Amino acid sequence: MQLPIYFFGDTHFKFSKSNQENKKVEKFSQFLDSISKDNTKGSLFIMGDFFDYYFEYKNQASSDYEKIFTKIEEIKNKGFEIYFIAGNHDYWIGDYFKKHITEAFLDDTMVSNNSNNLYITHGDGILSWDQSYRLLKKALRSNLFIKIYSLLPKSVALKIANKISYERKDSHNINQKKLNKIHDELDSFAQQKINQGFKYVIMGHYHHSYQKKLNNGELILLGECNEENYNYAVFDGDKLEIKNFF
Ligand SMILES: [Mn+2]
Repeated sequence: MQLPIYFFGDTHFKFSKSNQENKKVEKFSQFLDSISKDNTKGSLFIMGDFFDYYFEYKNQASSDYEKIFTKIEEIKNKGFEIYFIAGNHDYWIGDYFKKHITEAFLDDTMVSNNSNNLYITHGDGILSWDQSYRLLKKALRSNLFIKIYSLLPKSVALKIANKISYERKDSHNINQKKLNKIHDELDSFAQQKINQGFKYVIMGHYHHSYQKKLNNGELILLGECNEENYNYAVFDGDKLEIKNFF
């Protein structure tokens, strides 16, 4: 994987057009311009929930997110590699999406450079109280479900997607007590990975920025990326730095 690697995610692009959506796409465009201004090489690592909803029908070009794909194509042509790890909103990626990027991961993955190992996960399904979600996650991602789903009329399919989107909701607007509990669990998840030899554990999903130095390593939660700010991380092969693009 080409260095430096830029990690960001949770843009939650929607295909319904609105003023806010246009601003989000514009910000995405500016963000990519800014990181590729002085670099002709590097990697973009999309941490999942890039799209709020994504489904590809066979033999039907997906033009819903045309502007975004055009922008990705542009930075790829400059010499960047594009990686993607599926989130709980966009694991139904298909060939059209894959064609535009270097590699897609449906499950947790890792990046290694010299002796620096990064553990990469979207971040969903980790918490101890996520048991039922973990089951649902398996079912929704199964080939059988995808096959049946693809046969439904689009309007019906969307209704179902909205229904299940409650179950796969990200953790926004939670109180401090719940937040501390989440952080405790994520800290111990990360510590386990660090004990296995990872230096950094990086994830999105929780829509807020959080960093915790642990024994021999660090946990990093990236915040959401929207029309106002991109909370992202840069890995130069040695260390990982958290930044914001306003
Ligand atoms: Mn998520």
